[in-house]
This record gives sequence, C-alpha cells and structure tokens, in this order.
Amino acid sequence: MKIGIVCYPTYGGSGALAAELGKELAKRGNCVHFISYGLPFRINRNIKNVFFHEVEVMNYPLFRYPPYTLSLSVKISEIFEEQNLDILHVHYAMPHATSAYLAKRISCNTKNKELKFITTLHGTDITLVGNHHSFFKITKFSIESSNGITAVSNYLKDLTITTFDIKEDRIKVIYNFVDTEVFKKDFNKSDYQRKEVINKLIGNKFLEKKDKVISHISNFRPVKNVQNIIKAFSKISKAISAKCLLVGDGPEISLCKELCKKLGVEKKVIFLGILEDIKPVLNASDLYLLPSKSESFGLSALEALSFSIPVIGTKVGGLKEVVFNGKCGYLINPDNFNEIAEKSLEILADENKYLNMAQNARDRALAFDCNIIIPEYINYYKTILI
Ligand code: GMT
Repeated sequence: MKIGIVCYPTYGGSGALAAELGKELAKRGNCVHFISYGLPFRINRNIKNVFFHEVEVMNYPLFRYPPYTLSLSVKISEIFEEQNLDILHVHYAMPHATSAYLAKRISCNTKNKELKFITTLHGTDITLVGNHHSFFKITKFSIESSNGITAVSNYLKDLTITTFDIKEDRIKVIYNFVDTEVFKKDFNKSDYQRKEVINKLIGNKFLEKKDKVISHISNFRPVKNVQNIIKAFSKISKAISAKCLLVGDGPEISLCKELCKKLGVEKKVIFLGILEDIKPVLNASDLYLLPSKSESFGLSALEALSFSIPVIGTKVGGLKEVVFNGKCGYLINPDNFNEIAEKSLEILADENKYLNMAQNARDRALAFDCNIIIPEYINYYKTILI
C-alpha cells in the first residue's frame, strides 16, 4: 500500500507513535509518505520505503498567525495525487483531521479517486485542546468526517464518545505498540556497564554503582506533573542512594530545575534534554515514573515496561489498561507525591519484589508487541478501503 502519514514532528507521544508506525509499515513493504512541517523526530532520511514531504508555511505581514492548516491541506492533496496514495492516516485530530478533510474536498475536484483518511486520537487532542470551546465544533466535525477513527485506549474512546457525541461503532481502539526485540534490556552487560553508557554520554561519573536509577521522559507540559516526580525523588533519595534521569524539554523545565535546587537534589537529578535515542536511558533505569494528571495510554510507560522496568503511573485515564496495579508497578493518585515516593521505595528496596515486577513488566509489554498491533492497523486500512 501507499500510505500517507500526517503527524507532529516534535517530541511527544503522537509523533513518536506515528514515526514508529511508519517505520513498521515500511518494513512490511508498504511505501510511507510522511507529511509535516519538520522531519518526525524518530525518522531519519535513509529508511527504505520512507519518504518525507515538508509543508512550507508561508508568512506574510498580514498574518499574525500563518495558516498552517491550509498549507498542510494543499500539501496533502498534492502528495495524494502525485504519489497515488491509497490511504492517509493522520495522528492527532487538531488540525490534522481538518486539513485531511479539506484535502479530500480539493482532490475530489481534480482526481477521480477519493482520498480516504483515518484519524487516530491520541489524548490531549480530546482531553485538553480539541474540547476547548474555540475548537469544539471543528474537532467534532473533522472527527466525524474521517473515513475511520481510532483511539489509543478504551478510556479515550469512551471519553470521545461522551465529549463529542460520536457514534460508538465509529471508533476502533488500537493500542500503542512497541518493538519488544529492540526495546529490550541488554542483560549481557552488567548493571554498572549500562550505567557507564550514560556516564559517557554525560561526560562524568554521574551514576554510581550503588545508585538506583529512576527515569522519566516527556515534553514537560503541566499535564506530565514532573514537579511531583522531583518532590517524590527528593524523598526517595533521602532513604536510598538514587539518581534521576529526566529526558525531554518543554514549558515546565525551568520550574523543575528551580525545584531541584530548592529541594537540594540538583546534584542527583540530571536533565538530559531531547534525545534522539532513549534506549540507553531505559537500559540503565531501575524504575520509571509517569504520574501524569491525565494519560490516555502512556507510550513511554510501555517502552519502559518493555525494558523490564516497573512503572509507577497515574490512576487517571488509560494507563490502567497498560500497567496492572501491583503486578508490573503501581497506579497512584498523581497529586500525592508521598505515595509516589512510598511505592518507589517499596519496589526498589525489596529485591524479590523488584525481580518479580520486572519480569511482569516485560511480560505485559509483550502483549503490545508491534507484530500484534501493526496487523490491526493494516486490517483496519483494508476495511476502510473496501
Ligand atoms: O502529552 C504527550 O505525551 C503527547 C501526546 C501527543 O499527543 O503527542 O501523547 C499522547 O499520545 C501518546 C501516543 O498515543 C499516548 O501514549 C499518550 O498517553 C498521550 N498523552 C496524553 O494523553 C497526555
């Protein structure tokens, strides 16, 4: 198949998922055309069957806000016609589903083939952005105009139905996935050798042999609740020898750095910024924290589970469909950083419990392996194309 993928190229779950999906589809012999304003962050230019088409955004003194949605619509319709795409898959409703709808209408007039598009709802496009009154009607319209709709969890499907009054049978749940053969702890290396890879990256001996390593990866938006990770870590590091690796960048990063200083943990927490490859971080980690205020699935938690890392995540949203409470980690109230600290210590201080949870984590991730989930997408494309 020739498949167009529209996504945000920046650091975030929907872009990561779209990039991984494109690579998996390409591996299976499909031609994948990414359309975005930048190269998606997990894609490089030398992948077989993967192409990238940049959307040029024109600026003009009259425009206070350049109309990206329109430029994207035109680019989609051009690529659809030039490449003879079979299907378009847009990730994140806002404004991608709207642009896809416009492209479909544009191409109806110029080509005899109809552009069919699928919209995947990822989370904040429903929970925070798309439901804002200034976007509500266009989000509902664009979702309903899609030929197919997928949601990344049952939680998100139900929320979309109640928020936008979408018919239940129009939304298919297809979970996030992970390549468990690639996202896998390297047990051929010792704990310390895995830490040394991070020390090399940083350029000093930040991680010591005795340290327990706690990590978190995100775009540091308020919804990610990173400040509660730091508050919890401050308590954990008083009880055991521990270090914290924070990956990513975003609006709350300065606040988080200040908080580290205020709590006196600035030498034990390192901000690694945006990393192309997060695998070395997960390879060196003992525990992963994701206490978001809302999380529709939690792709980064799944990637951690795949590295046999227990996860402490939020009770709120779809993470409970991924992390089984008490088995491969714990689900907590995101406002309660004391609980994050208590549960972290409970897991890290008891070796038998830790090993059991680490094994359960890996087993849980196997249920979301790409070889299980990618065929679900391919079959869905086929049903939409009938
Ligand atoms: O907030 C983010 O992490 C970014 C966001 C996005 O849309 O880029 O991620 C969402 O999509 C991921 C992939 O489907 C999900 O695993 C995340 O749970 C979801 N984030 C939220 O719901 C906050």
